[in-house]
Amino acid sequence: MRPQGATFDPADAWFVIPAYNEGPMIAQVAGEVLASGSRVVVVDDHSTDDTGDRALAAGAIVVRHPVNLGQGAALQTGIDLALRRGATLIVTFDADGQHRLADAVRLAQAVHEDRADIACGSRFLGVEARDIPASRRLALRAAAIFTRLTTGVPVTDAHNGLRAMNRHAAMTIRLTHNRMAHASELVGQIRERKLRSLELPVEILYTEYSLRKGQRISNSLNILADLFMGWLR
Ligand SMILES: Nc1nc2c(ncn2[C@@H]2O[C@H](COP(=O)(O)OP(=O)(O)O)[C@@H](O)[C@H]2O)c(=O)[nH]1
Ligand SMILES: [Mg+2]
Repeated sequence: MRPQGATFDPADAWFVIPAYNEGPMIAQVAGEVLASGSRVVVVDDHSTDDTGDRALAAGAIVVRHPVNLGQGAALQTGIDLALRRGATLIVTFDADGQHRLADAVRLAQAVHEDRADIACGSRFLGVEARDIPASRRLALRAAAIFTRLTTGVPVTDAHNGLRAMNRHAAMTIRLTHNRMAHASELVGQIRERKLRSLELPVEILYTEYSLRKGQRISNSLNILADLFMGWLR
């Protein structure tokens, strides 16, 4: 373990931001992270809007998928790029403004102090997330139980995109499930590949923008359907 006092330097962190049609938010989200001194890789998952251009204008490194491949594939693309550029600490962060930079910094600090190879955010530890739609809460709870049963890792929020990991974890984790099921795949690999993990409480902001985009019940059902397909595979 590093000495407790050693504070993590934001310049050491590479934020990987998967983004699909997040034109209205991406510049603000990437801009805030860049202003803190960290590097930003936005993976534009073949958006039909101007997400990629706006991320580029904000100062991010932008990679574009030639077709829409899903969040898991976008994460893997971004992680690979950061590793190639020599990243030692990688944070995965959503493009829609639902994650708080302060929470990302706490996760990064835990990894920096070598308390874990990968620190995962949970919206169900400590303070219960406010304003979370009931169907979403139900799907997320069910997905966490399913993930606990199939992987043996005691997660409370498998589908939380906010994580920080060291280079070893980033090189060890290989996401092959392109869409939502990548989340439980990641937890499975933590167990199989003997990574040291921990969960820390984070707040997910249910903004009007994110609710408009993700409130649909089909979104929640998709998580469950994809998990089941992943399990069959
Ligand atoms: N829904 C969706 N999100 C994607 C895709 N590719 C990348 N993402 C990004 O993955 C992150 C999480 O997606 P979101 O729909 O907000 O999921 P939720 O907040 O977990 O319900 C966002 O930053 C999206 O822009 C995709 O094909 N579909
Ligand atoms: Mg979201």
